[in-house]
Amino acid sequence: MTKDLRPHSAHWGTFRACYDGTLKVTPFELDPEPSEILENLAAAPRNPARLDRPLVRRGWLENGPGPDDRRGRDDYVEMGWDEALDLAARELRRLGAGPDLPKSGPLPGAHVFGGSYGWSSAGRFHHAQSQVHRFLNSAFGGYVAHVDTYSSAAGAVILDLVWGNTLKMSRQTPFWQEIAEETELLVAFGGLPLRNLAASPGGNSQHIAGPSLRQAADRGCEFVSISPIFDDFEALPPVTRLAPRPGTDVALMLGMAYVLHDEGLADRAYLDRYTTGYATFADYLTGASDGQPKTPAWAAAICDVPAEQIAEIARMATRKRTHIAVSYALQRARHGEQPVWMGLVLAAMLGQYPLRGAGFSYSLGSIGNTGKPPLAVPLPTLPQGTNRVGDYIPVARISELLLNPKGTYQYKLETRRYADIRLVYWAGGNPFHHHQDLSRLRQAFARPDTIIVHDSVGTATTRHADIIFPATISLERDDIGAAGNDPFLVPMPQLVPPLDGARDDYDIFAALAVRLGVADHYTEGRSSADWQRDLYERTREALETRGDTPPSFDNFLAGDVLPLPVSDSPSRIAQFHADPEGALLDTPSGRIEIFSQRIADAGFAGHPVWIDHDEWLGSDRAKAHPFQLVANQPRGRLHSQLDFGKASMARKVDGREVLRLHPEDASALGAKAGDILRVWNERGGFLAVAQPDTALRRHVVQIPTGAWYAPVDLPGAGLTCVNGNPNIVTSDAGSSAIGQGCAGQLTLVSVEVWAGDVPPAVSHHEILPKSIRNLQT
Ligand code: PGD
Repeated sequence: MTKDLRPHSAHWGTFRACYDGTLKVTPFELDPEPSEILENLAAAPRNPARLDRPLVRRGWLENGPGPDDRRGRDDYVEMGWDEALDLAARELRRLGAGPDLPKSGPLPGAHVFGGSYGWSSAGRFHHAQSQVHRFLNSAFGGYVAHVDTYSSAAGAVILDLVWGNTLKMSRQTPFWQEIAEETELLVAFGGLPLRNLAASPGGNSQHIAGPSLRQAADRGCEFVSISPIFDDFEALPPVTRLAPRPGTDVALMLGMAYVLHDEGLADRAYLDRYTTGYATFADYLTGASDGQPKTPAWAAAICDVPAEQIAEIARMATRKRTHIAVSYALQRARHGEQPVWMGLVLAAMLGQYPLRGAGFSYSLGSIGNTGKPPLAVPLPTLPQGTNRVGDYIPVARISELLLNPKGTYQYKLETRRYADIRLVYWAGGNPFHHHQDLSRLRQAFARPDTIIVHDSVGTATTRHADIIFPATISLERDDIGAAGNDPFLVPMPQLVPPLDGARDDYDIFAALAVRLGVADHYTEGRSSADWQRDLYERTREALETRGDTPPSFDNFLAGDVLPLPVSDSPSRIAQFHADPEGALLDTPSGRIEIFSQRIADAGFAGHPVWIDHDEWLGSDRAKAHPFQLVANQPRGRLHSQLDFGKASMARKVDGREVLRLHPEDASALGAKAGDILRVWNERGGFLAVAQPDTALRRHVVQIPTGAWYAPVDLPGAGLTCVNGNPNIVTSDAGSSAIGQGCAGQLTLVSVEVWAGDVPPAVSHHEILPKSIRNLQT
């Protein structure tokens, strides 16, 4: 370790850094392929978008709490910390917070939304979402929470129902090593874009996917990448690239399954031993139950991949040791449950699942810590207390929750009712980045009495808050870096003096807790340092029990990364394969459910099916909006974080996001590289810079998520994000009533060369501009 460089961690990589007015960052030397996102860090500490004092919305201050559609348009009053904390505490008390909560019966937290989704920053103690939850449990006895993630809700729910506990199943097998050493054919639905694998929640010390894929390729492994975007897979020599119409993978998979069934290639022994319901599914495949055989020709008409190629991939998969990988991307769409379920069924039909390097994986191409072995010791984790409210929403139902109090909806085969929310408390997330149909989210954010947000920068979410507390960034505080399946505990010593006026989330909540009389509960009398020492102890003790000699907390924080042991116990699926009668899966039958009676009983198809809908190129709606927008994960940043950093800005033109489209589509539109395009549908529109690229199939356009939302009423165009945030046009309808997941990846849009005046992109520090922040008079 270089003397003045200290270790630290971000979701996208471990690094070493020092600060002398500028931040110098060097990647972790054991990381084989560090992420370019590290380049963004230097812009973080003193960026003009940083918030350096509490702000209170003027309308809220003058008129008091209550629904208000001026959120997002109002101006703000700058306040000293004590005054702002007093105001917030008074409001929290009005809404029922305090030490004397009822021991039973309704709790005030039943009207507080504290789901507070978001990735915030690495660091086990200063994890903003854990801090909000702990605070709301202490102050309100609980809160309305969220379940699932924007990354993976549809897929996680369906796999929970038909495969068992998704997280346990998908995070338990060291796929990368198996793929590098054993796989002969890797069929990747959604491709395996390395940009997605840059990040893992909590940190990613070693980016091993690229080297593993190259090792597999050198061994002669073949790859089939199935994605409408050709560069969704590494440029390895033996990649076959199929480019279906977006959102039609399930039809393609059914075409493959038909061939396996029809040509007697399906592994009946595996299906009989490990699965249930194949016969009912086979009736659907052959058309016995609905009159439509799912032949490759049928599939080809939907997905636009030649029938011969579909059949050949199916046959090839039986000749080789084949791994079926399904990415998160496929399920962040309407009926996203189906391709994930069908991918599992396809792998089951191949029957090679028990072999090393074969079988099925979910999220291998989506997140950096899938495909790595789990750890053998527990990680430091902040206890969040008990949420006695017990209510939740599926994470992407936030607009619905706020707009439809007491309304009913379905989720995971149950009928549920939305709470009536009066307070929204958010820290460490940016719903005006991550949610869909942002105009609708604005209406939703007009509904609560009060919205409180902590962030380090002035995002569009802070722009819609009533009280904004400025938070420190991870570089400005001590913490412990660790993540599931990552083999290092990383000391995160403070590297940069905290920005004057910003406070740690913990200190903000602690100050509120004192005012509310719940400090004992929230802080338990401990400082940040006390907590970290305590959290570290859990891992230290486990290491010691194994015979290791871990350093004391103080030596750890002052020292270097600490290697963690990985588990060598067999994965859940390996246990099941070894003992299908004893090590039953967590499903009603104890097996992989190709047909699920409980899904059928709830009124859905009981096996995977192709479902027509209104967000794909074969739908009627495509006549009005003939392009399919793929709004996927960015390469140069994580979500909307540090969008002002070097790697992120390098991919924009004049601060505006770039839209890729096929050159023939560009010429049909009369567009050339660098032209400003307007992309729109009935929900709104955004401007982006044209970049013709043969990596896309015709009629598909692609833009990354993460540009900061800057809506402008453009003459002749209506509300338009001039920075290129695609979530102004995406639909916030859930994937389906099964999973209610985010379906924002695929949307039908129209595209034109924008002939009107082109407003400049709005800089990050102008999203919550100084000009609307006034001193209190
Ligand atoms: P981030 O940009 O990571 O996005 O959504 P998410 O809300 O997680 O937001 C984190 C916020 O936390 C930032 O504003 C950052 O400044 C703030 N922050 C960081 N550290 C701290 C801290 O210590 N304290 C506080 N108080 N704040 C902090 C991501 C979500 O977007 C995800 S996971 C996915 S996978 C989805 N992907 C798509 C998609 O593919 N397509 C569309 N259309 N939409 C998506 N949205 C989803």
